Amino acid sequence: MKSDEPEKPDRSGHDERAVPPRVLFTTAYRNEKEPYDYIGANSRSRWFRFRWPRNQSFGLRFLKQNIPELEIMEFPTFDEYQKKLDEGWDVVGLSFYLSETEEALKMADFARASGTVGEVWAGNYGALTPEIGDKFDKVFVGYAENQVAPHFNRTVERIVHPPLIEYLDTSFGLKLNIYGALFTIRGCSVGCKFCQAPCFCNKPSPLPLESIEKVLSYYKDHKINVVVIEDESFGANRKHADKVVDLLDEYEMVWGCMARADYLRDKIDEWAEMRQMPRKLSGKRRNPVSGFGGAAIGIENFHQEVLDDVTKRERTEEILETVEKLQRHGLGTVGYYMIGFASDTKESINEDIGKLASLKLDLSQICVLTPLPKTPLWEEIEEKYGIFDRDYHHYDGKHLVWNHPNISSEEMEQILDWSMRKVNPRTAPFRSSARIWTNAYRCAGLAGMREIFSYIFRANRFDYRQDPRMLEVELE
Ligand code: B12
Ligand code: SF4
Repeated sequence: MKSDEPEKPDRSGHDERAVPPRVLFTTAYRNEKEPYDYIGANSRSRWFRFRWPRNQSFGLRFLKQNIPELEIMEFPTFDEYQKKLDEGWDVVGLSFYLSETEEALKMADFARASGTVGEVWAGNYGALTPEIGDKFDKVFVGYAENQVAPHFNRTVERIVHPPLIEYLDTSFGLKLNIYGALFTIRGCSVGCKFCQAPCFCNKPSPLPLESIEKVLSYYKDHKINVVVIEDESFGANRKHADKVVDLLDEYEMVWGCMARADYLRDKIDEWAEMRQMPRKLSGKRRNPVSGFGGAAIGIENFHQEVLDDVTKRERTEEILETVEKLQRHGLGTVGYYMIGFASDTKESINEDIGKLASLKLDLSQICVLTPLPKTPLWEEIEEKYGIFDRDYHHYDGKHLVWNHPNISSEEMEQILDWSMRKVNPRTAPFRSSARIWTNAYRCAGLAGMREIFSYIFRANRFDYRQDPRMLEVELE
């Protein structure tokens, strides 16, 4: 190269000459020996239940995939974190939820005291917590690839989707299924009064289809045939969502999504039909049960006046119709429900939970209404009733932290306990299994049953958490 010619940065915009800073991003440390289990947190059966452990930090994996110079650590113990700091870092970044604020602050203090760390940064939803500001050198609100990349002299023009793996597990160690998680759009502008998503990112922006296709191809190559879309607003951009569904179909995935009932209601029949069509036409498919498998939807509450008050912008009948449609097609259903609105009494919750249980969903997640920082509900509750509990460990949707007019926090604990038992009974895992097997048989006879059985082998082949190649795969 001639000396007067400007040096060109590489394709990703990374300037090869600069020495990258040493940056470690980690999740909050874990207090428990076992990882957080989503099903365990939402059911009370000690006898037998499925497990859905949180083994990977999706946010940190996105950052690592797009900014490879970063080093990441997922769910370390405090000892592991302590040891890692000895290596010396220009920056330590902490990824945490509101309920992990205390752990994050302890980690930040420790990093400062260690003398081996330059700056301490905060990111993820914990960044919305009011009192953390002066404890960190930088606080990043929102999806952060493009906020972090400039610190490495990079720009991220198109987000690359990393492989993200989850398992359906059992308490006796046998994995039942393996899932590829998929994110297709980020942010939500709907503005439900209780939800932090619009405070975090209120302009939905779709992820590039090329990136989605690459990660689906990775899943396919690794024999992962089931994909779960975990967007807060899948379908918010309908054209993009339609293209994603076409890709899922092309890759013969069984897939489910988290979406609003109003969007799903218009789509369920079409997707269910798609599931049948290709098999009828050609019979050439390798995955005989591929197609839409079910959805998770926010039911939130059965009372229209409550939905209107929280600006959910949906009708209760529409939501119930969506659930009914899913079930009619034999599809999976997960429902999110909230108790503890100001108008609730013990009796009214009792009645509502009876109704929720009668829907016989595969899993019902019940949360106690919790004011979250920066949401309109936070201010409203503070002003009208007062928030008495500032221990953020209790801001996990399972505790009453404000002065409810009719129910005490101790009573709420009992009500929640009872409610979870009622809606997620011991028999629920068997009910769901029977539905899945029957559906597979109806869909493709013995080939369908063989496919479902093969999930167990796929899930137990090897542990993706331990596979160091996962983050190194070149998806671009
Ligand atoms: C998937 C999900 C889960 C999965 C997690 C699966 C997994 N393996 O990670 C499961 C089901 C286990 C789960 C559980 C819970 N969840 Co959850 N979950 C989500 C969901 C839908 C998506 C999160 C996600 O992975 N997004 C995709 C990634 C790419 O984005 P990200 O994590 O935000 O990361 C980006 C930025 O935050 C930032 N970033 C992240 N870390 C860092 C660190 C630094 C230093 C920097 C600079 C930047 C940065 O950059 C990343 C890339 O852009 C969100 C809703 C949402 N809209 O985000 C709720 C959400 C995060 N969950 C929430 C809650 C409350 C919980 C639970 C407490 C229970 C519950 N009630 O749902 C538990 C707690 C789990 C625990 N203790 O570990 C809340 C958090 C609220 C809060 N204020 O903290 C959210 C926002 C839902 C909501 N609207 O209430 N959850
Ligand atoms: S509850 Fe769902 S629709 Fe409402 S603001 Fe949050 S993410 Fe958007």
